[in-house]
Amino acid sequence: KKGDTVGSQVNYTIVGIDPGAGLMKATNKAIQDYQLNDWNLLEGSGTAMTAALDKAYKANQPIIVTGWTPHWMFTKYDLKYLDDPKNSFGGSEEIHTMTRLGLKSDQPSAYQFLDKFNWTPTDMEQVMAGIQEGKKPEEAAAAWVNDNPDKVNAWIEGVPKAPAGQKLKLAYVAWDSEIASTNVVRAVLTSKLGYQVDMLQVEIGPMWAGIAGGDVDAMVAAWLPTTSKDFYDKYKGKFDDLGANLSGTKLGLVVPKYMNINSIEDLKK
Ligand code: PBE
Repeated sequence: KKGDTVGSQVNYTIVGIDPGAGLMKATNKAIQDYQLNDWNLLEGSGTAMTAALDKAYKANQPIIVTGWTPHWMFTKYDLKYLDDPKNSFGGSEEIHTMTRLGLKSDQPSAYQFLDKFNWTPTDMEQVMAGIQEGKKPEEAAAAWVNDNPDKVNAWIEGVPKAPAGQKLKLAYVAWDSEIASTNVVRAVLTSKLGYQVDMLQVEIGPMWAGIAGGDVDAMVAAWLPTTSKDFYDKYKGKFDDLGANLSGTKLGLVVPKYMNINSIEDLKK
């Protein structure tokens, strides 16, 4: 009976994020793969998605969101990924660091540190938790850098300081995971290596275009091999891929544990 289905309870809506995100593309693929013909994917932003989740969760209401790991929402709420037997969301990925071509020779100090920057999902979650508790992103990043001298020192070991007044431009998208990572990278570049760093908040397309066009020096937000594939392929040869700075990500449809469904296939009923 219609009124009893999950679909009718959530108005056949999956709460999405910014339209350019790879997660949105994967969700549209899932809608196709599982033939969720009646369903809509709501466009918005990461912030709007977590606000909707918070509201539904506090009211004990059903909700389905597009989610990813690492993310603070799994610590704050009891949530579960819906099983994805058709593998629409792909497997675990890496997040890569990308620089513009030429950074290696122009700004070897920044390049050497960026090349060594590598941390774990738990590290990133600690920064996100600080922000979630009310710290400004730059404060949470500075606190993490302060609390993790061994990791930070390994990233900058043997890396010379920048010449006085050297500037660096980082691009990022306002996803909570990338707000955390980009702020930590900036904190190290400024407090340890003497750079003046500009952080440019943009959409995913301009982030990649900025790196490929040389207007932006670096970013730490390339989810590969799948989530950012379109941009990776589009600009191939026009950026320097410094490899993974984190591994062990996940994407999928996420619901509160109090919901009585376990698989994307349950959305068909
Ligand atoms: N995300 C977070 C991004 C990459 C980082 C999963 C929301 C996406 O393109 O979907």
